[in-house]
Amino acid sequence: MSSEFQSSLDTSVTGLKTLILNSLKFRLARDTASATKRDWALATSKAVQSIIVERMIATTAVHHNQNVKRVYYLSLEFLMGRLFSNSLYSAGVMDDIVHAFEELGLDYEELRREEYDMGLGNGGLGRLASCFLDSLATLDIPAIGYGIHYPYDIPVPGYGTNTVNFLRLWESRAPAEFDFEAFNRGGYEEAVREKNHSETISKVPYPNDKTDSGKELRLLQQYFFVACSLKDIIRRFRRENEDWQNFPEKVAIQLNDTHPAIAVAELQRILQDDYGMPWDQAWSIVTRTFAYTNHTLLPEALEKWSVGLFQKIVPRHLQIIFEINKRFLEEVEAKWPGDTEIKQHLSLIEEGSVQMVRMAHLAVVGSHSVNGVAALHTELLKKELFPDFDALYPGKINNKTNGITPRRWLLACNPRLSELITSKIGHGWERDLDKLRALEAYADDPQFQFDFMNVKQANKVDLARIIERDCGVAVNSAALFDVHVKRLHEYKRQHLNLLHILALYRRLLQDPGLDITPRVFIFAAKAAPGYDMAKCIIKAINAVAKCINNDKRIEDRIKVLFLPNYRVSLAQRIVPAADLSEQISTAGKEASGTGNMKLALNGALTIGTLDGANVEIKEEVGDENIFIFGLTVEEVRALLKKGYDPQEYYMKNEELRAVVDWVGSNYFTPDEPPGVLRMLRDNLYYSDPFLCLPDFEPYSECQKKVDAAFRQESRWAKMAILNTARMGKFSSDRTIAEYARDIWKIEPIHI
Ligand code: 26W
Repeated sequence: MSSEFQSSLDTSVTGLKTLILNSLKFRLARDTASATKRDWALATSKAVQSIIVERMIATTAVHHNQNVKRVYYLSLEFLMGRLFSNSLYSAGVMDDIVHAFEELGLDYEELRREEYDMGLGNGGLGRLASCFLDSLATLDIPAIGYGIHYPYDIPVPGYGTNTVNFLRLWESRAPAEFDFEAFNRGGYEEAVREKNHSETISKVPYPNDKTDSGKELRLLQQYFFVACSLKDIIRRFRRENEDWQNFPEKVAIQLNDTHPAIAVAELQRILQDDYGMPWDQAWSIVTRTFAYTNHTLLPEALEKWSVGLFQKIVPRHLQIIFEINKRFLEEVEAKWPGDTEIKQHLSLIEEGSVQMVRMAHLAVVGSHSVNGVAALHTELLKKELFPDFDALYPGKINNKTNGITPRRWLLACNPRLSELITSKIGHGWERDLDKLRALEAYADDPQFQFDFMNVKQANKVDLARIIERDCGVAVNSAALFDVHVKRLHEYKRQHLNLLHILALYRRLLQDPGLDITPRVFIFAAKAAPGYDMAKCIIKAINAVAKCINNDKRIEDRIKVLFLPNYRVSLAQRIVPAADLSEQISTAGKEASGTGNMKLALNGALTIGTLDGANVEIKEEVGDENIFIFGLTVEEVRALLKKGYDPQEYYMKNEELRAVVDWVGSNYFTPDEPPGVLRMLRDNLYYSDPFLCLPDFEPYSECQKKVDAAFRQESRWAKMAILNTARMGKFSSDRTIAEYARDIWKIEPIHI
């Protein structure tokens, strides 16, 4: 902890004990005798919060006094996970708290598990926002995250620095607790209807990361949190600044996908309607303030709202969007005179039976920067999703390859590996991950290889215990832990992994003497509600798992697990214990991926396609330290262009044919109505939109290479060490430093 910040609180072990006992007594009204584990956990987090809040107040004061430029990260999702251990590390009191606990007769591990995950998100996009908040504070960049749900300011402490930024979450409240007129008019129901309706706005998280719901409440949520956030941003700006022209110099707003994109129209409305600014002056401020990040190429995930719904919910914004579009299309006309087709293509309004507002187009036109989240993804944005915008605004589309915070995804989740690394290269890597490269020197060192794989083994034993507890299945921790953890989506091809498992199972049944490396296949994934194919794949994996795990003929050589309730805190237990990281999406579909980075940083080897950030991971770790297979983006495009017939592949590969039919049969679901898994088989046989069949054989062959490599312990250990050593690029500190330099033009402010 940088020393100059003098906390008025005594944070020595004795001081911490007093702080904990005081918050137990005075803030929770509990005495030590009757306090539950949850009481102690709450008392401790309140004690630590007081240390962090003191620094947050100091940070906010410095930012205010120096009238600094701030970044505002607008996101409908923040997948924060548990805050307890992260706060202890960032407050620099982890070791002392553990000592204080021992002296109070408390067990840190037990209390840590009392906290629920702050699961305000679905997957990659939400977790990235949380990693970014951690890096912004650690890099001393003045920043505020704005989100929705349950109103709180969540302190965001930087690691190894005094900066504490915060996350402000909005909640909608009914203007009046109880509407008496309504009560007289329509009785109790009527009286509380208004209250419930307005409070629902911020209460309902959308568990959907597949299709844009088009649900009215979702648009209401988006406008609600955007309106609150812009009001708060303008209040803070006007408190420190007179001249509106300074607004873009003091305020940088990052739109985390299109979900907050209505902010472009809302700021234009405020500047015009509330501050009487002429259109052009307002628009120039708007476009110099906003920047937009795209996280997906999937057409069904690009948000479009019907003009009718806009008219109903935000009529003034619709007027402004039509005016933005009119002026924008004049720009297009100037560049491509008379080209109506390109106008239709670029218009913010999609014509058709129902006119739709294209939120991505509003975000692109209203921003000075549009970034993709991995090099390949950004190339596809330029060439396929936004080619005309790229031509119209050369240089606006730029790349910012994702990253992960090494505080949560190494220091906090893998203390064994962190200690081993520090024992070799000292501290410093926590705030400068490129320092891990110094481990390369030990990649061939037998002792370090032994210590490194021992850490992995100990983490696997821990995970085996969790699997036994949560799934009732005993797994062999010496087996290869093959991990596939992410949202359930056809493009992520968990069903391709399942086809390979069935092939392996079939080979073992046909040849019990087959010599394979024992494997434990670990799946964890949530599916969006209503995504039937995703639910069918989950059912298939669980059905096959039950069959294989109870099949004595294969003597535990393969086990299949589907861990329930995948969330950040569970990921923090799985990632340190993985040997193999499954990153097998159809090339061109995964924008980046961030799980791939977490697993490789913790010494897992990647089997994957040349998709998203896998391409850059390969560049960093070296071709010989990663297992790549499958169609490239170009080959995918060529195959689809010439017309893809899955049955061609089905017919020419006997094993593939067998496992495709097997998974669709009733073999694995004897006690269920026939054909429950048929839709999965038919999807593969008739359309296979994500090209599992063409990639099956290359995948299966690649898995044989993995099998062979795992048997060569020293070779595997060296590859694993080099993966950890060469993951420096994928720190979200590097990512945020690039955003700050290229997009937000903002400097760190040391507290
Ligand atoms: C409209 C419903 C909806 C909600 C969320 C559609 C799409 C989303 C997100 C964009 C989906 C998402 O989480 N995308 C993931 O973002 C990560 C962070 O950049 C990337 O690493 C993943 O590749 C991308 O799938």
